[in-house]
Amino acid sequence: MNIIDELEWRDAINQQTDADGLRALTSEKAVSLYCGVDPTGDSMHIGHLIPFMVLKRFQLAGHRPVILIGGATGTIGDPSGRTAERSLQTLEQIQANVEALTAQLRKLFVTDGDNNIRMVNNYDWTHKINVIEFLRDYGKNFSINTMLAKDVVSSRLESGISFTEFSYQILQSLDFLHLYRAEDVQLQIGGSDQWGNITSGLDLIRKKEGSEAKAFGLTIPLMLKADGTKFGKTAGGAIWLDSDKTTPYEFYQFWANTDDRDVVKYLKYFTFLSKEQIDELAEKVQTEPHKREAQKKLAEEMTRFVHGEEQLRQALRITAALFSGDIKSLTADEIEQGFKEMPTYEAERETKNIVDWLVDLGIEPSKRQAREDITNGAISMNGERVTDLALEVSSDHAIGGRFIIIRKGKKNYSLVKLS
Ligand code: 485
Repeated sequence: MNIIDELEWRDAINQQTDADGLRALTSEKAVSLYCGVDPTGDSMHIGHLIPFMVLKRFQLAGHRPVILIGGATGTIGDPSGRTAERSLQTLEQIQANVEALTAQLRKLFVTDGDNNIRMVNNYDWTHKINVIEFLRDYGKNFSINTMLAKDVVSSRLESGISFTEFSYQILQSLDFLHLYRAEDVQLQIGGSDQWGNITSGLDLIRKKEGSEAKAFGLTIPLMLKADGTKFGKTAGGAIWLDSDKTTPYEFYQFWANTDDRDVVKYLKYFTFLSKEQIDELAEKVQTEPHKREAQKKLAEEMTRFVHGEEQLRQALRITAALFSGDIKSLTADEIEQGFKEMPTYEAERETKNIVDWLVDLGIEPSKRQAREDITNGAISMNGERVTDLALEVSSDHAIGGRFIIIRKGKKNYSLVKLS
């Protein structure tokens, strides 16, 4: 299947500058293409992942992807998709973010034996351009009238936009021209908010290289959820790719909790599973939705892709242990991940009677209630029911010497950390 047909089947195309032209080009040769990201933070979230996975699909189809990190554009700030001026970050902060994002993208896309994906930083060519050259050689090719008409700018004319952000589209256009010349890049892709910047680059290429220059733009739609809420956000915030911000277990759970109405859409859009595999899972959503096989497969594929096999295995172990209550089988590290969002208490390393211990921590409101719950078998420690009112709790009970898990009733877990 041609890559454009495949993207169409996956509903991964929002707009194209020349659909027939791009289908013809990608059928006849290996095309170089790029997608850029600005170092505005120290980690990407799953929203960023989307265009890079499309880049990866192009690579799997035999094309040549380039990942651009915006070391220069990141110092300016893209107004696309924003309603207000950004505050500038310090150059030190941006440099730190460049390093963090480069490492993250390298780990995901530039794996061993897979050196077909190249990484570039637009700081390398942008910082050499002086102001006279900028205005004479490039500025002359941009019409203020056209720039003002772009959605991004026109929507800000009321509230205001600085010259700095207004100029952003010129810098991104220079990148496309530079990569067209230096790396034979003929296609730029990005999220749907990048349409204005991408088409502005195409205009520049045609002005500088002649109207016959073969260059294309393609954008990828924003993911919408069936229930109308924003994709990729949970009560706890964005789903980050950095495992210190979103643990692999939380990451796994995010995908595993996908609504039946969304899961097939996500399988097509996010995974590298084939049409046959996805059709089979779609069938299962219809015939045995309670098994949630499609969700499990989605969560498994995504966690493996972003965090690797070992972290996936841990996420599955945590999921299974929380389901069965067999907490003892978990390592301290797995407990930290699995219980991150549960109520957490700090306890001293001392030996104390279970009733006093539960009340002093605040897990039980009174000694009477604590005794009653224990007698009724409602309290478990590390997955084992506590029946002895005289039990002395000590650091010997702590998993890995650090954590004690208390369960009250069926589902109320508390994490006690020993200080
Ligand atoms: O030559 C380029 C220089 C910078 C960029 C692209 C090409 C970055 C781009 N202007 C941008 O702001 N991208 C966003 C970012 O960096 O966070 C997001 C887009 C999203 C998707 C994602 O990057 O909002 O649609 O393209 C990868």
